[in-house]
Amino acid sequence: MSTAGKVIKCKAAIVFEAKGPFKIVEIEVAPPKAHEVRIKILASGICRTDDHAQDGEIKVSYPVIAGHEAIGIVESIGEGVTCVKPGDKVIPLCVPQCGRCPPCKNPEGNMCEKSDFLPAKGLMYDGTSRFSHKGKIVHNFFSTSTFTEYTVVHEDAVVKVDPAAPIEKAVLIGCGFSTGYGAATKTAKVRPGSTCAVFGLGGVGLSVVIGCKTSGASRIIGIDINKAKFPTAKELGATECISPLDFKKPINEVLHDMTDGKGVDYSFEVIGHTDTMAAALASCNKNYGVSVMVGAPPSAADMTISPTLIFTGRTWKGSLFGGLKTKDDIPNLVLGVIEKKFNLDPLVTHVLPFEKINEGFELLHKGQSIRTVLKM
Ligand code: CND
Ligand code: ZN
Ligand code: ZN
Repeated sequence: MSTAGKVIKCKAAIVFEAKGPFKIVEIEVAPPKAHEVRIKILASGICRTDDHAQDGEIKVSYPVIAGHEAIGIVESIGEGVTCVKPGDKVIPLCVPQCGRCPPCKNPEGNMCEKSDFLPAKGLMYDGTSRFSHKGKIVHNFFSTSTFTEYTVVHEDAVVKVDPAAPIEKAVLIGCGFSTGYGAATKTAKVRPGSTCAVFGLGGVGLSVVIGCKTSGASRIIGIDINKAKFPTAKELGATECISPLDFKKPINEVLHDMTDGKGVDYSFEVIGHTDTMAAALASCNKNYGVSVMVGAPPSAADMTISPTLIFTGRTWKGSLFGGLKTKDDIPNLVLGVIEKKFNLDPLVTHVLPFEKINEGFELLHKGQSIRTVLKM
């Protein structure tokens, strides 16, 4: 029996307050309004950004349904939707692409003005939510909300992908892989023969490693305090891996020593700490080095750096979703997975049923997983 036009009751993981657990409860998901799409989520990956939504490091509105890296099937569409139809395999977009605003029109831009972060309101364009629990509204997260069996997104925040997309791998195209791969290939534009340093070897950092290798970097130095990440980093293309805990010197000095005093050509901070952002910046060549901030800074953080670090010529860039344009680039990245251009197998260390979401976050906290994929 068709569910189109009806309220759907289903399971979702709600965080009711900052630092509270993910509670699986029954919610009501209203039908999509005009230009909205209701999606049955098939799988959702656990990204550190969801952890930041739960612990309050990133400002969100509670109660909230987090999750922003997913793949699903269109259940129904609202009036006027033409980009997808029921039954299509889709990826929800945590960075929408409306196609009309200045960042969408600028070839170098991608932070669509319809994006919902910094600060996140957690509501649809009309200021309401399609989610409710016991009659009270529940907010959405980063235009997506994927820790639920059904979600509703605006048509700007969904893209059709090839039906052959393998869900347990292609799910990572919704955030982690695209963010890391794009940071290397689009934001930094890593050149063949260069030396790269990647700070943080989680799902996103390892995807930076893949991007550096694809770009032809000849040295890729992985940096992490958790040495359990090193074998996977090497499998994916890191030529050396080091832990800052093994050195008395600051890690930026170690990287200068490793490169005959030159510093690396490109550095990437993929952790989200201000001290490692500063270290990554100082690690690259003082004149032509490029440092890319990929890790999400805590909402409340400030940092101070010496202006000399930039004055001598360094470039310091941020990278949101790898600088990629979601609607344009995601279908091609999914094809890359189908055609085995990218091997994402080593990134997916755990596949768990949705109900075990808290276990998935525990694995992340203990440093025992790279990506956990929850299957609905
Ligand atoms: P995950 O937690 O899996 O990886 C972080 C890695 O950093 C872990 O392996 C840690 O052991 C390591 N680490 C922690 N502290 C240090 C340290 N002091 N020195 C060296 N290594 C350390 O996280 P993830 O890969 O899912 O995400 C990484 C960051 O990227 C995180 O901040 C997340 O919020 C952010 C992000 C950004 C974007 C974007 O669009 N820019 C999209 N998604 C995620
Ligand atoms: Zn993410
Ligand atoms: Zn836009």
